Amino acid sequence: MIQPDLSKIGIMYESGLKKENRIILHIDLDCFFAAVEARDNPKYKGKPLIVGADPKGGNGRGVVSTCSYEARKFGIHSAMPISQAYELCPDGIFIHPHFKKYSETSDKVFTILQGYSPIFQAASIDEAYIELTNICKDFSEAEKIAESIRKKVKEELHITCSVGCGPTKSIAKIASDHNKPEGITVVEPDSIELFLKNMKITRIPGIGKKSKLYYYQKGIRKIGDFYKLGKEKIEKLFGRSGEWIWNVISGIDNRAVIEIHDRKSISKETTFSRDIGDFKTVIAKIKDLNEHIHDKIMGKGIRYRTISLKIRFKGYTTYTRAKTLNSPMIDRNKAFSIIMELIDEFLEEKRKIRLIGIRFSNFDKDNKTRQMTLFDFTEHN
Ligand code: TTP
Ligand code: MG
Repeated sequence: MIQPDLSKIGIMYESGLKKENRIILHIDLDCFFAAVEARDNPKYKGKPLIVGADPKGGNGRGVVSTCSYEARKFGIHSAMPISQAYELCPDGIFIHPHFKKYSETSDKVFTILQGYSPIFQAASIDEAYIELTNICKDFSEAEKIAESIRKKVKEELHITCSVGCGPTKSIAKIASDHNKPEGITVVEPDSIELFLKNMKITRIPGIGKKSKLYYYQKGIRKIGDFYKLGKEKIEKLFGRSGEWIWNVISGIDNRAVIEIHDRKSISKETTFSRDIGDFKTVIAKIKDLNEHIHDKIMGKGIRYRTISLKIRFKGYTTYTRAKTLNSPMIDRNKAFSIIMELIDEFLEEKRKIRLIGIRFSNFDKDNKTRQMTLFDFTEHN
């Protein structure tokens, strides 16, 4: 089995960092799409409600977007084929999603959150981080804020959320998922190990259904097994993924809470688990990186003027190439063709490739006025 790829998470950390001494909240809405539907249609309340594709009497294609907690009791979950959901609960209420409503509700939740801290980051349509480090003197003050957020979201928007509080983004995120729905979970730096040790390893961001099997093979099932192995063995056995895992469970994660439009540049790079000799694989990876970044920045009012490519060969020789456009744009297809122009001169290279990365920078005027808070953000995996 190959080494798992933790590329789904935005990792930005450096090894050897100290434990974080911050206070971060992660807020995640409970069964979000289903909650909005039940709020707007009281007849759905307390029923197994499935939001997603049309089940067409069991012959439908497509998947479940989400479902109510009542539907989850039948074993239904997000991303399950809708035909299977229908088989599990034929009497459930099946409805199509209404994205406009969800995005309006999401905006309102985010406005509430920004009333508690200016350091805010939307992580997806239904989850966000806020940093309370210089706002609360300790975790018990932060817990009061978490409680106030929970109350306000419920009273004003008639949906519920769960809140996790911890010294890092990863601990706060694991905590928000710990006691759903309407749970508030506070994990102070000294209780991280106690909190995590009996949990399944899939609670660590980046370890999913497939990659967990890799760790199972080595006899690791609970997070406690990672603690028993210790830093050195984990890193020896699992390389860069091991480093990430050790850092998460040790409360080391220096990723900042920051909105994408506050950044000076956004980039993403990948170190291949094996050096790659074939450009097709490299180009497929570039396509992935380009899609990932555009998915993240679409709709955020960002336009970039400069596109850069970074390529590192075996032996660590690294080259960067960039192109600056006459006017700012956001266009994933054009961006991809520009990156292809930039990589062209390397296509005849015989050396194997270790790392590939792309960067978008030189954002348009509106963003430049926020220079004071700007910084470069790179995701590694
Ligand atoms: P989640 O926060 O993962 O799920 P949830 O809010 O429905 O449930 P939970 O209480 O466990 O947090 O995702 C938020 C929304 O994103 C979800 O309501 C629907 C949508 N979504 C999909 O459309 N497909 C998916 O596979 C997932 C995971 C979510
Ligand atoms: Mg949610």
